[in-house]
Amino acid sequence: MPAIDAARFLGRLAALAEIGRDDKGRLTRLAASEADRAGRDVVAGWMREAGLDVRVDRIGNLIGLWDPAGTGSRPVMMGSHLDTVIDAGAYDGCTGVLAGLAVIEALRHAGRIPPRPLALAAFTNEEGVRYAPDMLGSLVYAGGLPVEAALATVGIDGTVLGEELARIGYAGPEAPGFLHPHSYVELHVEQGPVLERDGIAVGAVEDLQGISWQEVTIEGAANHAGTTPMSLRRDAGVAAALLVAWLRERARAGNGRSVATVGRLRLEPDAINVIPARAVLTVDLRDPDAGRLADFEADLAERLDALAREEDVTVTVRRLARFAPVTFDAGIVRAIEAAARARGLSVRRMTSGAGHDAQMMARLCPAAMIFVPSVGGISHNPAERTEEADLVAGAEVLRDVVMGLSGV
Ligand code: HGY
Ligand code: MN
Ligand code: MN
Ligand code: MN
Repeated sequence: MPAIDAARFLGRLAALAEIGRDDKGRLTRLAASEADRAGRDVVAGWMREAGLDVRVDRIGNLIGLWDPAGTGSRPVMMGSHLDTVIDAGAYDGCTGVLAGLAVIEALRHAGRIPPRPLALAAFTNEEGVRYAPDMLGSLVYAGGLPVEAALATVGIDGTVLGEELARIGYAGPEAPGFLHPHSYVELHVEQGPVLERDGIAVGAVEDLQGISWQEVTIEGAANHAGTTPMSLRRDAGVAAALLVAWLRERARAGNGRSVATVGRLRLEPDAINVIPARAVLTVDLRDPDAGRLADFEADLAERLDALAREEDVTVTVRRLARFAPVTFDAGIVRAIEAAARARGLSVRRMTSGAGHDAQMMARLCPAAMIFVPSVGGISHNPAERTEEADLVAGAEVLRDVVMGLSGV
């Protein structure tokens, strides 16, 4: 069996974790930033050294092809993303890209020529922190959003994605989707507590929950904090606080599967002695069941109307993203289970709580994901960690599944 070079794979993960540290020392490679460019340059270099034909599409997706037999047929694609959240961990996204590279290098080193070529993708803006929606690059690649619209996306910092990609040298010439995969397999750290809690080494991800992102703007009236009686206030800050508390109770009342998060909340004018005139917040709702997610969104809309009346404020909503739940390819899920068992690894089927590029690639071809345990279930946090043995085991399962799909 072609051996994964574990030392090189883990060494690259560690090296990449040092690329894109901000002025506070936090790992932050936001999409199309200078830090993202630095990470992309390094990984593209590793891909070229491994003999991949590396190309960039118009939305900046980095796609490497390894077709040593020159078949020109649809490749088995692996991939994930290199961009990160703010103050990120070292494994989210990078694990899937670098494990895919390690798989190709293992086959190449062993002199194996796959009848079906292999490809490796690092998709643009998976995290969606700087530009919404998340999984933007793979969404465009899968034909879910016209590339012109994606390039025109304005970020939270007022920049335009297309201009930023051009500035960092990753506004490529290829049409998104230029390489249509035969199948897609993504290795990713679980980013949740399930595998560790159950003492399971590998997750065979069979589905992924629905995601709804909205930006809510609440307009009240600025006024003096000392002279304005409580009964005469139109306090956008109070309305926002009531909304945050309501979201938590509504999510809890769901069935244990719904989740709700207000990750961004800004008050204006943001002064100690001024009643907030405006509150701008983001609402991230998720549920594996499409109907429950729609119900939550409907209840939120109703609550916002009531809040506007009760607090004498105006509320406007801007939709940032909405992705229905996705079911992955049953055949590849079975192959993941079989590969894990053949290696003596415990494995269980599971749902992904996080969004991933695989959910977009599932629009193009049969797709599925392999999870490895996250220590303490922590992610989107510098404490994010996966044991080295689990990372290598995940790469070996990825190799075995991909070898099966490519017929090598
Ligand atoms: O939001 C997500 O689940 C993904 O990390 N972008
Ligand atoms: Mn990720
Ligand atoms: Mn993430
Ligand atoms: Mn993700």
